[in-house]
Amino acid sequence: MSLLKPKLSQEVADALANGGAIVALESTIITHGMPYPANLETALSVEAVVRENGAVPATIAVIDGELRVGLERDELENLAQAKGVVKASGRDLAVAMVRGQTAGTTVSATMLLADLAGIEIFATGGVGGVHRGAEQTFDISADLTELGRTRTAVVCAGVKSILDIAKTLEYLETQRVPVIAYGTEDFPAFFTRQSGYKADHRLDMPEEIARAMHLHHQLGTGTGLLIANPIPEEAALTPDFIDGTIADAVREAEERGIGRKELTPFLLARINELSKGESLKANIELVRNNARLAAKMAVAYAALKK
Ligand code: PSU
Repeated sequence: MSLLKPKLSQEVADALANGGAIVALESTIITHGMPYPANLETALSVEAVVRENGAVPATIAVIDGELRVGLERDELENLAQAKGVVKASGRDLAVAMVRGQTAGTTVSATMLLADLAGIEIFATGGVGGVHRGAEQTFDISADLTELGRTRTAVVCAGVKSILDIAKTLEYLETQRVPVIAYGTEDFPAFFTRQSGYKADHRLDMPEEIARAMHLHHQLGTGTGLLIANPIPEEAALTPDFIDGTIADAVREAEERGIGRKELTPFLLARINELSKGESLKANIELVRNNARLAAKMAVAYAALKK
């Protein structure tokens, strides 16, 4: 059976045809991860960072049932303010198409659509993972299984300690996904540069990561790679502050019985409120930082493939 081709923006289509550097970007961060207008400002500024570093941004979403790779400015503006937008992981895409829905794509859906379009590098803030208490709830993000089956390199700032980081790393190991920390031995925890756990590997140059990606695919592994890029020192939050805030938000979610796909958006919004906007500022900086690294990797990767 032939695979679907998402609709490409002209800029993305041209870059693909010329073997140019492209960075995929997700849209759940816009629709469910940040409040308006910070979500729009972040989306635009992340695209600008990708361009400044020599690559073409491809923000991915579902708009009125159509799979889209590369959005125009007015489309980003609409998406950032749209009401009733669905949060789609890979498994939700077909139904969103049939129902003509508009959806923010999570890491798993964005990987899948990037892969269909032929884009191999993707920048985001944090990936989903194994939730705390998963031994009871089985709440494990589809992002992790997608990483085990789709050849996309995902640049993130690690995972938040709303998740069980040790179990998330175990699960990635089971899925045969290499976890490469950039410029550090430590696996970062999103708002902080250290999580208390080591990454599997350390590489110090974007070009080295691009080479590792290339070899990983040439080995026929068939899996993605997780690139963990610590938040810049000056934007990082203190572990005491953020751990306390996260613990409060997690407790509240338990008390209110919030789970499944509502859990991550609830925790993100609540942490932002409880931290009086501090977490949002850090979030914006780390996404920009990831876009910068991903663009540099994409430039090096495009040169390797020529
Ligand atoms: N973590 C963040 N910000 C986000 C998300 C996660 O710090 O915006 C979003 C991403 O789109 C991710 C999704 O793919 O949440 C994971 O949701 P779940 O835990 O329901 O799989």
